[in-house]
Amino acid sequence: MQLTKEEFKNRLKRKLNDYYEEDIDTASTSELFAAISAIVRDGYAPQWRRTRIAETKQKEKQVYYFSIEFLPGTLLKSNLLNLGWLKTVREALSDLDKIAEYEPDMALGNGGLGRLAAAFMDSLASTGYTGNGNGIRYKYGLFKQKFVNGYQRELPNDWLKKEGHWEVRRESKSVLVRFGGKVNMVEDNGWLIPQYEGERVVRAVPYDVAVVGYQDGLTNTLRLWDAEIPPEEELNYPTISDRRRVEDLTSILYPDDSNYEGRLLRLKQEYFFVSAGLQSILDYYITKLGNKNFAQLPDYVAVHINDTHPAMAIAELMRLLVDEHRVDWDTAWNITQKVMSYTNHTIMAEAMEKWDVNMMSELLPRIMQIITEIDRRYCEGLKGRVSDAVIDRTRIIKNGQVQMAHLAIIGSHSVNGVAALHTQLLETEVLKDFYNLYPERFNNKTNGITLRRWLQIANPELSDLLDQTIGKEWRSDSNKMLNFEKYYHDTKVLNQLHEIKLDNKKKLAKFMKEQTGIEIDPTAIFDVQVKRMHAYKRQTLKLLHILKLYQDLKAGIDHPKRVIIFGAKAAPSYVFAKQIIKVINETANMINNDPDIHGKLKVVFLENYNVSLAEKIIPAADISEQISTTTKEASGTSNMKLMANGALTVATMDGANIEIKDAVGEENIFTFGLNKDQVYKYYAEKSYHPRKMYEEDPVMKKTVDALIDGTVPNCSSEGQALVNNFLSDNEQFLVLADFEAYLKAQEKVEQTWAQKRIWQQMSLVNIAHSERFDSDKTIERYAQDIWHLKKLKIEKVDR
Ligand code: 26W
Repeated sequence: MQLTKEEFKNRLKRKLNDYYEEDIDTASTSELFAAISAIVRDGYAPQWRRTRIAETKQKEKQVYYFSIEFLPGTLLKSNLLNLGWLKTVREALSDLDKIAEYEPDMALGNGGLGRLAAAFMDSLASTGYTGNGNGIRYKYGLFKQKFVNGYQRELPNDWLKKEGHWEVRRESKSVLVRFGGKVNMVEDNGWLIPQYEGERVVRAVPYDVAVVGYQDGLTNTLRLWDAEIPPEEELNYPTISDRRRVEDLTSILYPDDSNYEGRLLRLKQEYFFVSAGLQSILDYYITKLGNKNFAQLPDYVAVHINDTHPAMAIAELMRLLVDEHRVDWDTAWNITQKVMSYTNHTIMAEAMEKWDVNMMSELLPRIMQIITEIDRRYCEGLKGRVSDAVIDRTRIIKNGQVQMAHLAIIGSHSVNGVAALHTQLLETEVLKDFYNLYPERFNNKTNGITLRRWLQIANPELSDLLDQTIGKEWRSDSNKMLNFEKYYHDTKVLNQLHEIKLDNKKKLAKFMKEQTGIEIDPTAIFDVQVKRMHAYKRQTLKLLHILKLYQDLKAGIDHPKRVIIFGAKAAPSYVFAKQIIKVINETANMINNDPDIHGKLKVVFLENYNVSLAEKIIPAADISEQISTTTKEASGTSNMKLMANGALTVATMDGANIEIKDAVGEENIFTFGLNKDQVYKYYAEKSYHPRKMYEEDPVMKKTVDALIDGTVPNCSSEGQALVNNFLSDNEQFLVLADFEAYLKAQEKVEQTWAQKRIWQQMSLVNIAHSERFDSDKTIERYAQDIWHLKKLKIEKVDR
């Protein structure tokens, strides 16, 4: 029996009356939100229980996805959708969208990596695999971004303050995690066991969040750990500052790592959630599955290391097996390698984590001993088989630092990149030595997105059009979206597509007006770049394009109306990224207020980009800017979301852009710029001389000079910093090298925009082919190739 409108209203009335003595029309938004979320929790509770029972009965292998970031966004609508209730509740409550806005984003991540982790949680549950997330319950999510005089200011994001949480505190599942002190190895029956002295003990308390699978999927668990003082240790934490140190452990996401204290805290966080997660996995294995034979652990457990942040899982599992459960080293190592798998998300050197040996020895003495032993055995095992140089390049401990990527690769059976080009670069450039040693470990898993969120929730109008044309099956089987291509010549459908986009643009224009006061014409080209602010993503190239358009318009050269929309946060300690924000904001101010432009060009930098804001911007986009320096963007995922919503991509041949091009065909995407060989040639030959390009190209010169000749006001030092960067031979992101090609691609955009029908046809092809990037498909590949999972069998339930 499906939930009816009447039944939902009855339940809502009951909750409101019980909790607050209010009715639907007298209750406040927060009360309505709390009551609806309680109904939703009641709705998924039976399935959550059934999933747990099925897990212990069927004993299928489970994956534990260890990630320092999870970025689910808001959960009310996605839980409603996955329960099959969204439509009913929408009909019952006309202001559902307003009520849903009350929910703060669960922003426990920075960007793509965290969003991918959340998408994978959803897809595991939806496709019927038991998968558990393991992460940190940060008290403050990613900072709230405000602009003050065009500068980024960071405010705390106190997301837990509000009503109606999705989490359940599981105090009985708490475990202890140890830091610092000294460790002495003492003999016990021929076994060396560690004795700890003077260490600090912290209690890890799990908060479980239900991950509701789509329709008849499973309800899995995302387990987030909070740090507390163990009750039995109160006396060891006598002062407020002692207590605060424990609270700080899970207080903020990515504390500033530009200083020693910040890095130390980060290292603590990494060990904290890794140790807690593994302890709870082994507890479950022993008590619930009743198994003490650890040699079988890989048949029941897969642990996935999402980027290097959880790589200490390898050493911690060794510690638990060898020290706590007395498994001999070789057997334990064999188990560990079979259990662990690792995804690399970047080739950028600065994001490849390295920890100071001294810092690690002080904070985690036993873990450091174990890593040292792993490293010693690794080197010894290869000696004589490969050159000393290879051993030296690939070993874990080098120059007083622990190379976390090396630990992750050496301790895992699988290493994957996140798009075809990225994996290829790992194999042939970045991790070449490892690829030569262990080619069988390397594989590609191109990223994906939850089409449920980005189409069904964010763009219900487009979803309805798909229903009316190709039928509803695409909602559970994305392959069916390819049928949408059959409407390529259907004028009615093409017009509907246009109307839906226009409608979404009107809504966004209204929102932007409310947020920024800027008046927007919804018929203009909506040109969108939304992603972390980073030099390699080249928001700067977009800035130069804006300046070029501005100068043209001032000189009477016409262009179609365009609105350029940015959403981006800069890491708090990333000075250059913050300078870019300031310059874009000043440029926007100048252009938006220049009467000579007659509204032909607008630039809107929306504050506080997050998942919820993405849900507003993406359905309204005409153009998707994916303009990173080729080789630098591992995959990108906003490119996929924008494509699914019918935006046309302007792209370098980087990351997953290449696969988007393969899917839609050259004629349905605007590609430009240096290819990977040209980029590497510049690096190898040190032949990049941007100043020469700038001197010789008057258009480029005039555009770049706008940043320092007083054209863009109020940012002379930031403008100068950008120009110095552009003109330096060491500018590794090659902004000026791609400038001309980028302008050409944008001219092509303008010409195509003039041919409305062709534009709509291209848009339709992009929507149809976004099925390729459905994260359900990605997760099937992980489940089969890496984790070797089988689906859980579970009966249908009435809700
Ligand atoms: C060590 C400091 C650090 C940690 C995390 C630097 C940067 C990060 C990022 C937040 C990592 C990240 O989000 N990477 C992105 O991962 C996506 C999912 O695979 C890819 O699509 C993006 O290309 C990649 O930049």
